[in-house]
Amino acid sequence: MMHCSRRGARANRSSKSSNMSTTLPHHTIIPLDFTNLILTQSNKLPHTHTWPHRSYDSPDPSHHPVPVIDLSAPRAVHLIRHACDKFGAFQVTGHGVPVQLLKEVEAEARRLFSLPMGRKILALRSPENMAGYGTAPVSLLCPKGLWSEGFTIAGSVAEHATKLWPAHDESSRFCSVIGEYKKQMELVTKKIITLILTSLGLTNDDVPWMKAEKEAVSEAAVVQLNSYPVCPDPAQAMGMAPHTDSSMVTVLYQGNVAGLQLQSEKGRWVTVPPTEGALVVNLGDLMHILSNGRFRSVLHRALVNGSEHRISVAYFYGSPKGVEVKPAVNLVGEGTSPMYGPVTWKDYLGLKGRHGQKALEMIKTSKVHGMLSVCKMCAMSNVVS
Ligand SMILES: O=C(O)CCC(=O)C(=O)O
Repeated sequence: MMHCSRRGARANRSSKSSNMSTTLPHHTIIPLDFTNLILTQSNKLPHTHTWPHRSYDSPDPSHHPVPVIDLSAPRAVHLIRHACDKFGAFQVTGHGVPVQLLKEVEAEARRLFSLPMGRKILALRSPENMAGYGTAPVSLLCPKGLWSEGFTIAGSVAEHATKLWPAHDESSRFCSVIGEYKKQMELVTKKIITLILTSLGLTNDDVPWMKAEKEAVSEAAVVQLNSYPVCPDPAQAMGMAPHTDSSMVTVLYQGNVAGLQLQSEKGRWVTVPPTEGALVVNLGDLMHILSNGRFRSVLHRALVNGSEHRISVAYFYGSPKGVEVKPAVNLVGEGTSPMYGPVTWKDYLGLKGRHGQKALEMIKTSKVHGMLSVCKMCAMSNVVS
């Protein structure tokens, strides 16, 4: 597997694309202009976006499927514990989010990404701030560009929407659909986190910030719209590079086009097939920390395809501003130390933005002393994934 690392990012900066007529340098936060992309030489991918052939890491068809759990089922907690232990992920039905709303969010995402590039970059995010249009943050650590575009909604939805659609009626539809989606996702995500805590033998009292003020809770969440355009050579492209999420949990709607894959404990890729009306739950690094290493945060990626434009919508739930996440006291064995030091979501995002998948290792308790000062000094804060 080709990894994303700071080394890759540095290499990109020094080797600018020789094919600038069809591409932008892939290390920028501006994605390829997919709506205007002119593919030369028999539909070949720009070399900046050509990953090594993935035939050696094809999915494992014999692997157990990622479980689909009905949240209202009496055995939900038991099934969730098993899924968190084995996969670090599961799908949920019975979540109460109307299917019609999911379809409307997907339609709004399609409307956004079909805007001309000139309009989308009016809402371009900056390297310091994740909110807005651009490539997925993970791409900054990758040796090759991603076949995707993203839009991160943090804070005011209206602020984003009016940059994209100056006409009120065009922006207000986006605001009302995304606003309702955020409300519904907050409810379902809190329900899911409560069930996961129960499966660990914990209650919301063990994690007091679960009862935090409403404003604090809304600061704990970010919505990420992802677009994966039809690709002329899907076997050599990458939609979203392998990564774990920094969040506590991520709840993902992936429409009805497959693309999401998780890595099993054996290191093989497992496809998560779209299931009508179901949402995918991925455990993130903060949950791994809270569970004192018991539940793993799942490594995942998104592939692209040659015939369908795929949209996914991720709801990242981290922790309220200023709250330090640390291993739950009840999960730390007597006489032993917690596996990780306390960290805020913001500081952890900074660490992840700089060090990618090595970030977790860096806050292991044996290393914790150097880390927090490193993290606070050079946090590339506000980077999500
Ligand atoms: O599109 C997907 O299936 C995965 C998206 C994802 O991993 C992300 O937004 O971090």
